[in-house]
Amino acid sequence: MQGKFITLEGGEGAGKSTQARLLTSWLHDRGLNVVETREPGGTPGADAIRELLLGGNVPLTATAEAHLFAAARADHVETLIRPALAAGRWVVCDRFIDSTLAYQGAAGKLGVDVVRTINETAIGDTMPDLTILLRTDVDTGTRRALARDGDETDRFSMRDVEFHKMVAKAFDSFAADDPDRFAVVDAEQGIETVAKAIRTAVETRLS
Ligand code: T5A
Repeated sequence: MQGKFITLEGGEGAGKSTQARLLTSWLHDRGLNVVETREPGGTPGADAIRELLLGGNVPLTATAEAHLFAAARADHVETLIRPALAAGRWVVCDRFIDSTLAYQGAAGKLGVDVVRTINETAIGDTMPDLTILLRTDVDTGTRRALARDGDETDRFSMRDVEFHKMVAKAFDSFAADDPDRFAVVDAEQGIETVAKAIRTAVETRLS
């Protein structure tokens, strides 16, 4: 039987990595075979592209950047996500296509439709069964990320507040447009409360 594909989305410092780890462990305790992964990255090829994208040393046009996120995703989907799902494993992924639509499409001004087209062949029909949108104020997320990383931020997280507000607005509109796929969770709450809300969403939507 095909496994289930769950993605976590949201702005910087929303708690995606923390919740991906907790969700993976909870699913594992329920006897499921789970693979936890993240974007950009997740395979050796996609991790090499991640270095190029987040390292910040190579100037790239917005179009080139969007194609690189899609190239990393193509490798990730083809060599890790799709085979895992076909083998009946569940996949928990920290960021996926909605991040590219929000960052490069809506906030980066390439436009959501252009970025969606760029991603079509990378993804094929491998779309998440459930996307958890972790909602935080931009200030909260920035504070959390700064407390964790200090000054060591990548070139996307360094963009200004207005950029991050556009990203947040885009995520909200994707969730409003596709309520069957998205579950919105208030990530201003404590870590355990957020984890519980995610587990409820998974039980309600995927059991
Ligand atoms: N990007 C990515 C694009 O532009 N396009 C794309 O297509 C894709 C896929 C990736 C960057 O690339 C951009 C977006 C990003 O800028 P990254 O290093 O992978 O960068 O990091 P992010 O995905 O941005 O994740 P963050 O590092 O910002 O944070 P998380 O994963 O959301 O948060 P997490 O779990 O690490 O938590 C941050 C801190 O807050 C605490 C944690 O303990 C940690 O210290 N925390 C909480 N504190 C209080 N209450 C809670 N509920 C908390 N939850 C976590």
